[in-house]
Amino acid sequence: MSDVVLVYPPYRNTPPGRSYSPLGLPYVASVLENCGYSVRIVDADMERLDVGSVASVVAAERPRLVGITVLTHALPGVLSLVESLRRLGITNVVVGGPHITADPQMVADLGLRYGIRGEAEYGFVKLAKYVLDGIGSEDDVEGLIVNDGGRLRAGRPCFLEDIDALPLPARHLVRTRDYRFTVVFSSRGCPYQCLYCAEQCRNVRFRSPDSVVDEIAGLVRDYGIRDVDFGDSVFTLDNEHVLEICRLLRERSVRVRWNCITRADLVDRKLLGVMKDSGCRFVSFGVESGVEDIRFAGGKRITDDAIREAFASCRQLGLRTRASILFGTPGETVADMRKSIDFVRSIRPDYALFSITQVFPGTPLFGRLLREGKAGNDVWRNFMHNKTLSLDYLPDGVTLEEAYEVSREAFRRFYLDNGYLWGKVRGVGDVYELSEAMFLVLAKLGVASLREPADEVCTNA
Ligand code: B12
Ligand code: SF4
Repeated sequence: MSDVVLVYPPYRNTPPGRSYSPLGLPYVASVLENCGYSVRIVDADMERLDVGSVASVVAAERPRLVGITVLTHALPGVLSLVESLRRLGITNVVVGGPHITADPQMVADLGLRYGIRGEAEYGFVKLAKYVLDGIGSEDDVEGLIVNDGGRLRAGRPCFLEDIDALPLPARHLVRTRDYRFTVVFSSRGCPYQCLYCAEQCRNVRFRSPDSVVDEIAGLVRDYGIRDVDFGDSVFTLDNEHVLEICRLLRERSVRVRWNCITRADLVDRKLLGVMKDSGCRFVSFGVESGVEDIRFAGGKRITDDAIREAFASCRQLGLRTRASILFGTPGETVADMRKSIDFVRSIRPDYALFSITQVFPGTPLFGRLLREGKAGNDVWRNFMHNKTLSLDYLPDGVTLEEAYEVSREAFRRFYLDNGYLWGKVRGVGDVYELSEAMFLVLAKLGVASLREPADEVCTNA
């Protein structure tokens, strides 16, 4: 039995060992545990549970309160889960996470009483105290959404000032050893505002480098972790902060391989060199478009030259790279998309991720669609009820078929290029790289159908 069960609902099956450890719920759980509540976290994908099985697992815990993380893509699954729990007599359900922060109306659409907007470490525990123990009141809960029989009261999202004061996430509540990458945050928020990005806090908050390195050292010591993924929206926002983390990793001989996501205009050769020396192996850059004007129009004001330089520096230093490309940003034509493929091939990243731009609540892109009358506020409810099947954004004059065709062409031209393939085969260093190389060879021979080989990823910056 647990007082509180926190759930990452199913999105798609994640082969064990191939994914990223969850972090939002372990952070929330840590504060709950410190206040004396017993907590269980259910990570549906890692535990390979479908909606029905998640509901049974939750019910077996006979929780007094249930919390569910809601990402936009997971809405249909969240709805089924809430309905299944209701059928099992579990109605004390609270929702939170990126979708709820941006679209509080969803609490009513799900037929629930409570949601929390923003970072809920302290908000959730205050709500638990109020609902479970009658301590305090609803007004104490920062970011609270209350659905009072259809009348919605939604507080402003809460973004914590001092993220250094948070206790470390309760990693013991998830299968920390089984994820391929363990996610650690050294900062929260991003000051930029790219058109399509669902990052919601412009105010950047940093943890002290000391506490970041302590956390990583603890992960190595307690869980034998070797691979860390910095989840920061933009890891190199403050070069001094990164340099200090790198210095401490080396000084304390903390041996981990680590990855990060950042912007090409926020790195230089010196910084990348220090990062490499402290264990950095992989840097992902949001390139978005190979056409500078389109990139700028999307809010990513980074020049072609800066991008070329960042990729060249990484290559010289032996840092692996990924270029993330979006097809279908406003104003883009099919010819522009093809120029993006050429550009990516010219900068020679180790991986390229080509995606069709998607619309998320709270983004400038969604605001624009609303203003242009191309979407209504009911779009998320429709998506949740499977009435709208796609979140893809298409610029005027481009059809979905064309966007998908260019996407397929992009993967083919990038990954099945003879030079790229040969480099992959020659560079095999571990079992994952071996499986990637084998997969690409099979795709080249027409035996496997080509998808992005670096399977499950979440990119930004
Ligand atoms: C790591 C990551 C992943 C990992 C997920 C690992 C995991 N299980 O968490 C992987 C690679 C699997 C992934 C996949 C995807 N991701 Co992702 N991901 C991230 C990333 C980089 C970090 C998440 C994180 O750990 N944050 C740190 C913690 C502390 O914050 P948090 O998770 O938001 O949790 C806080 C609050 O949201 C809230 N909260 C969270 N849960 C709950 C629950 C309750 C009950 C309450 C009250 C509060 C609450 O309190 C938490 C503590 O402060 C974020 C970007 C970011 N900077 O956050 C994107 C992000 C969450 N992903 C995003 C997207 C779009 C995707 C994909 C759709 C990508 C794709 N095209 O496939 C998929 C969807 C997966 C799904 N399940 O639906 C978007 C979400 C937008 C949206 N509206 O849904 C984000 C915000 C990126 C962005 N800026 O656009 N992702
Ligand atoms: S895409 Fe990157 S730089 Fe742009 S707003 Fe999102 S996190 Fe910030």
